[in-house]
Amino acid sequence: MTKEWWKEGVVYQIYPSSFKDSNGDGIGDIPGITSELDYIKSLGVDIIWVSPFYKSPQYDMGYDISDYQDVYEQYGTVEDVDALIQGCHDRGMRIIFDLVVNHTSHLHPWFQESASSKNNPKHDWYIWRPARYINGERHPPCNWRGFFGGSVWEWDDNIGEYYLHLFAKEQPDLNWDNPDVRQAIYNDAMRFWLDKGVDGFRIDTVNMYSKRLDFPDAPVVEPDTPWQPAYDLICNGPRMHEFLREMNYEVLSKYDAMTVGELPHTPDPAHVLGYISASACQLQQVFQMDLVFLDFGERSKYYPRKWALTEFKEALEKWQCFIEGNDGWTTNFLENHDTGRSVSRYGSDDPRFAALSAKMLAVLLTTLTGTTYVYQGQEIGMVNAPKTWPIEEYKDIETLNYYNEVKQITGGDKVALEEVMRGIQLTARDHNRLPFQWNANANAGFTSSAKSWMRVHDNYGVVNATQQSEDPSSVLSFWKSMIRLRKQYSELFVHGSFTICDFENEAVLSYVKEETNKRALVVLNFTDKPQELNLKLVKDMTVLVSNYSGKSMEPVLKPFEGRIYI
Ligand code: TEU
Ligand code: CA
Repeated sequence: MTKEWWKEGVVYQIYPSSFKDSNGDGIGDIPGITSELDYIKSLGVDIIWVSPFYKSPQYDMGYDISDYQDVYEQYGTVEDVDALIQGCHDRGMRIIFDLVVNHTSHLHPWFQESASSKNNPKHDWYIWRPARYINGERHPPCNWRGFFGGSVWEWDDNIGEYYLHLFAKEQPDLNWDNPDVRQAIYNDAMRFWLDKGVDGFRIDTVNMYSKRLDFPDAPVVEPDTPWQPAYDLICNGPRMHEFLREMNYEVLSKYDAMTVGELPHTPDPAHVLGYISASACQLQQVFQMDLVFLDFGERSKYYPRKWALTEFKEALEKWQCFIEGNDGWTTNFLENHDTGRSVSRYGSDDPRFAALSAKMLAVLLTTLTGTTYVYQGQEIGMVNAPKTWPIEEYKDIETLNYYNEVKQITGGDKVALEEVMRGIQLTARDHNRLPFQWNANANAGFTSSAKSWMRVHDNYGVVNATQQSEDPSSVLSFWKSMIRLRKQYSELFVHGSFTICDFENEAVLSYVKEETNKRALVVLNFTDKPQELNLKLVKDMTVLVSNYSGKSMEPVLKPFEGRIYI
């Protein structure tokens, strides 16, 4: 197993609009991030990943880019980004950016040209198809449902055809089959920033660039609507690996660049290895979604399902072990800007247990094999928005489109809307986009403005970074000590083998990490009740860490207790 900086490094994800506002307009910005680099460094973080800050009309929070080489005005300037890169490097940290190249904004000049005329040289840079006529009525080329609801096709009167958009209609999909498009992406979106010193990319929707150009209809599973989920048809198209090999060969391999691709809807480990095995020369790491989609219901993420701890174990084991004996690498994370808070989803946000379960999950994330990712606010145990907040506090296009669709289909039925609201309270992307809680001052010290772009969580008086920095027993202090421990024992935790014990236990997750000279057992109580410890497992071992004070060897685990035995 080769050692690389992007394997040992702990990554911290920043969502620019919600991290820190430097100029009092209620919106986080780049100088705000730069002003808190010492805070990030103090966590023990090695690599910062910044979600999109590029020029954008913000239909999807910057994942709709209208100029790859410019910065969203509210976030700052290219010079501010230069200073951020420099600030990271000065502190011995690296920084990666989000690369969003499946689609652009509809306001990107490339799309404006593409949509101006069929004769425009850039017309073919996006994906245009004629209508299907059924009984004289105009229909889109196929029945695929977009990630944000509705059809993936939008009619354009001027061209007299539909264009493809897997996400919002303001996010038209680029035509990767056109080699000029690929070269333009490599230059504008990648080399421009790599030459400025960025250390790599988190690559958005990395398995959607190659499309099945025959656009077959997806099977009808939702008879209520004409638009059907088509993940298997949308993801992992025929030229995917070829495109990524080219991107790696022509651009990434020329720099010591880190890559981590977002890889939804790809359940087969052999398939995932095709993207990340070192010899495949495509990506270094991917985000596999089984754990963060665990509570998503059959119908949609907004009708969540109850899951059993054995299902969690199964998914965890699968993606911990799939790199054994090969040259791949794995990632571990429970949160990003598209999820709810891990404490609310896998632990408990009941004030009696919130901090304990945040620490228990920190034990998990810092002892797993692979590169560990922490999302802003996770290190202080931020939780989902209060259940008393009405839909008006939610801002995400995905959430609002879904809510409004339910409203429309049911004619505004109160019971139906209450039901979907319960799902939104658990899995909406909005929860992780609430402003970061810096201190107990107004608006949690996030902004000096009276109003922040999203409402600040009501609990900032008790959950905030300043208070926790001063408290050795806080979630923040615990995260710091766990990241230190991960580095001290990197052979064991970052690289060691992973084996689940006592698999059938639905309350306690236990696993062994092992390297040539050391062996650790991690036991994590996922419930709010005391649980019997399996004494056979801990025979001849001593406690190295516990998320309760002291190093209790008691044969019973307290609620949400996590221990590491060595
Ligand atoms: O997400 C891609 C993706 O697959 C999402 O639809 C994901 O499944 C969903 O958010 C789960 O609820 C990426 C970005 O992470 C997301 O923020 C963007 O909205 C999307 O791409 C479009 O760029
Ligand atoms: Ca600002």
